[in-house]
Amino acid sequence: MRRRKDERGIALILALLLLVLLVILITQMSITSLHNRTISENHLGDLQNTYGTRSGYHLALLFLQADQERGGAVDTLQEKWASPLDVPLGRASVRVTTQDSERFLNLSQLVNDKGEPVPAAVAQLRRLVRLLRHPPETADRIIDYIDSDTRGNFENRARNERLHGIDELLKVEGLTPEILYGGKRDGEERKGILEFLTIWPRPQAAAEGQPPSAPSLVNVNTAPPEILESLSDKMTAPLAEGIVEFRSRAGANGLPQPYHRPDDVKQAPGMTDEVYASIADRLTVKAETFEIKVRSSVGNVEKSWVYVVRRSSGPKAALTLVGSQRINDFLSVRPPETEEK
Ligand SMILES: [Ca+2]
Ligand SMILES: [Ca+2]
Repeated sequence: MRRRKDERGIALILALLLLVLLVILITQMSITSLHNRTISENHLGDLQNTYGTRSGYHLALLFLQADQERGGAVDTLQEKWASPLDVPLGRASVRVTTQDSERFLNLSQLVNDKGEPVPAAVAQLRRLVRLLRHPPETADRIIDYIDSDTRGNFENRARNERLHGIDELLKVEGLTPEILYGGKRDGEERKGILEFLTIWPRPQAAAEGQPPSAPSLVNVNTAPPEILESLSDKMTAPLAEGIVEFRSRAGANGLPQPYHRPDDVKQAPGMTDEVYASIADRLTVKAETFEIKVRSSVGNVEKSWVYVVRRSSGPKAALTLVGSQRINDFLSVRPPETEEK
């Protein structure tokens, strides 16, 4: 009798053990399958984003092509390619922003092919830093990081060559989030420098016997006032605002009137022959290089790319991809960990 009781006790313990084992096994399996599901969902989202960014890029190309086919010798902010596009694409939402490089200051032209600073470009960067009211040595920090010599004051961890991506500026010592992204200091709102800079187009190898490339041109139909003001010591904030205001004025057709030739800028309020002469050789009314930024998101999986295309002018216009890079959102917004202070 007693022996049977013992046997029953052991059987019960065994059954309980088995149950516990089963519960552990099942829990483990569902954790694994949940994990696998998350991984495969992320993979799927990533793949959808890859196609999302590519589709966005091709859409932007169509707009640039159409702009060229319509003819017209100007590129302005009122043209269709210049407005951001939001495209739903299956589960992906795609945002496409196209900007001409001619509205920015190109850091790739800060040095020549030997890595020596180019005085005109250096002067423009200094003026830009000054008018944005950031510490003056900000310009030197960037120049020392890029120029080939190692004699500057800010050579610590400098790369001493042209930037490979604009996000390398995050590595330049002393460039605080406020300098890069803007923010409030001494009760004053300041714009960050990132929104005015580009590395495109990268200089093309100069053909034999050709002089090194001239400083990049600025499109008076798209450039923000800060870039226009940075073009010369003779420029002022009111003059730069005047150039922007004049191109936004409605003409006889009720639409803003672009500058059709660089010297139309002489009609902007306050512009004098002397000031115009100091900026004339840097002005254009047309764009050649376009930066197409595409962000695709599925749920909370995101992917952003920049595609850089060059548009040749003339009857047989062609769009050529000259570069593409994956970008991170730190470039357009302050990274979250530095937001709270
Ligand atoms: Ca155009
Ligand atoms: Ca250096």
